[in-house]
Amino acid sequence: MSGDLSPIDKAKFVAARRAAEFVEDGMRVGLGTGSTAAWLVRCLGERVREEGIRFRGVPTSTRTAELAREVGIEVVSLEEAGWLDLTIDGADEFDGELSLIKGGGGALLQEKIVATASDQMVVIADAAKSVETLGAFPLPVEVIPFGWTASQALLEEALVSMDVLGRQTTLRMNGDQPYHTDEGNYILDLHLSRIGNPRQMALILNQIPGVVENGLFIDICDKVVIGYGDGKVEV
Ligand code: ABF
Repeated sequence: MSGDLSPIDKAKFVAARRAAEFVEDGMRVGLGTGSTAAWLVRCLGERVREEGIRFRGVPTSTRTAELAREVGIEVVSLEEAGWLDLTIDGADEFDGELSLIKGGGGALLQEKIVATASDQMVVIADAAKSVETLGAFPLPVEVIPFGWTASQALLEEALVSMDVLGRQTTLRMNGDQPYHTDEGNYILDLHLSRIGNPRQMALILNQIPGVVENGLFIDICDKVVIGYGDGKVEV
């Protein structure tokens, strides 16, 4: 399944393969989005086919749902599952407190709902995602399309009072059109360089009218499985 991989893909693959071992028969499992999470879904598909394990998967995007069905995982909605035993997902950055930036792949809203509806959240990532301070990766904020420029202005104003280095915000695009999330919303990417107080920022951002959710995951992740290009894994 993994063939000849570049070091970065190998790192993602080995992290995903290790985390796939956490899934047990009968579990209800949140399935993340992104290239690392796609490896996880493939590894779980292999376990379904080869070991015959049975579990229900709750995908965090239409992309993941399609892949999960394709590899033979039983897919259910979060409403059907009710509560989850475990969610495994990728991240764009994680720090020493296991705070995360997520949403580079555009699925932060479903990812946050699914992760917080789980007994345990495990992040799978290549070692390059580990940072001292969050913020080099642009922070995604999902906003409703109605009046998004007003939300953007309020957001930029709010940034003035926060411990950040940069303040530029950009509307995520898909060609010449705004990028639409699975919920039909837009994403504003915040180019902050450094987020001094992620906990405070997460709270402030979600107070702004039009903001649906932000990509800071604080006190949600329980464990990170880190993969390296030489095939090593650290849990
Ligand atoms: C999802 O996929 C997102 O929250 C995050 O933005 C992204 C990570 O992508 P990849 O695994 O492709 O690096 O987990």
